[in-house]
Amino acid sequence: MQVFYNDRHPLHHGRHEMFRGRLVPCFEVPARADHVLQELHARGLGQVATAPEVAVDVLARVHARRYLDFLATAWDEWIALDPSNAERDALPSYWPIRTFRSDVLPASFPARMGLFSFDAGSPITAGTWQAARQGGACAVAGARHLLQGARSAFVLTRPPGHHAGHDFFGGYCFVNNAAVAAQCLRDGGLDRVAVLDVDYHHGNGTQAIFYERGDVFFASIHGDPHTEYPYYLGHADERGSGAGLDCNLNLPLPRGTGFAAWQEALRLALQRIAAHGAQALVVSLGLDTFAGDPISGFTLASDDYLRVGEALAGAGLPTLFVFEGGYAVAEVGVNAVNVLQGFADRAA
Ligand code: OKP
Ligand code: ZN
Repeated sequence: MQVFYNDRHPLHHGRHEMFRGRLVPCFEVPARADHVLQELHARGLGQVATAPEVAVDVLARVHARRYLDFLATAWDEWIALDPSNAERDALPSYWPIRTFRSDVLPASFPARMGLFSFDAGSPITAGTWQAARQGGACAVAGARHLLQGARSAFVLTRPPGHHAGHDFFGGYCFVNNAAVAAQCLRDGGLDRVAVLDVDYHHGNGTQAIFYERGDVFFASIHGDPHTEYPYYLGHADERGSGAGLDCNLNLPLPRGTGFAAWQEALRLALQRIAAHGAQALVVSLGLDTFAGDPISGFTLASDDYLRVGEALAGAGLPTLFVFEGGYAVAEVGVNAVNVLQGFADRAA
């Protein structure tokens, strides 16, 4: 399988995230991607390439210009507030929720940080933009690889992307790599595309980007937002709207769910994707459904990921895997590559 590796991912290395009133060490660390790369090499699965840079215009197909402009200059503005900020990650403190205006762009940088985010757990560091932007470039390279006729490809990047919306970051995500890839497949001539999000957390950003569109089907299997992050989206009654009605499928499952019930949800999601007539599949591949994940609540075992890969291959679609979450750092490589291995074995 062709792998597009974001070799700039280490430039994003948050130190702390806000959690229950204190700053705690980040869960989303560079070692995550290193372990996946190492496991790919160890098993001889995948030719690893980097991706050419892309113009910001390509990212602007799914993200707002003023949001991308903000990301591009955020670190410099953070330092401009106070040179000693270089020793600290940038985190927001203010948010314009209901009844506040979001149409006026504040001159204040901390105010703009809040305008373009939804949590205090997603630090911006000196190299966040470079890393996130190159992740988008890898997503584009992966999509173009499928457009040239490949059966599959894997975008190995971090920070992840599925929580990032049209004009906001959050949930460790800045550029929505899966959405960039899906849009690239559409722009490359495919009429119907599906995004299947198997990360433990609902892909609120991807859902929101495509919610009113009938050309991109979005399905997600995730922890029930009544109790699980990102809390405010991901319920079963969100079915899409306008031209996108019934092109959005949420399959929330209770904390503690094991592989039997999870696999049933996967079967249902793949059925709906086939019924939609999708010509290609983008998989938001989170491995935080693993029993050993420190911030999640499902109980999948490492071997289960082989079955997941096989089931995905059974859909028979050109498939782009995009790396998302998974915080059991020592096991994330084995779990991710198990999915790819199961897929490759079954697709062969
Ligand atoms: C990103 B992805 C842990 C609290 C949870 C946000 C989780 C973001 C998950 N201290 N904070 O979907 O894997
Ligand atoms: Zn997740």
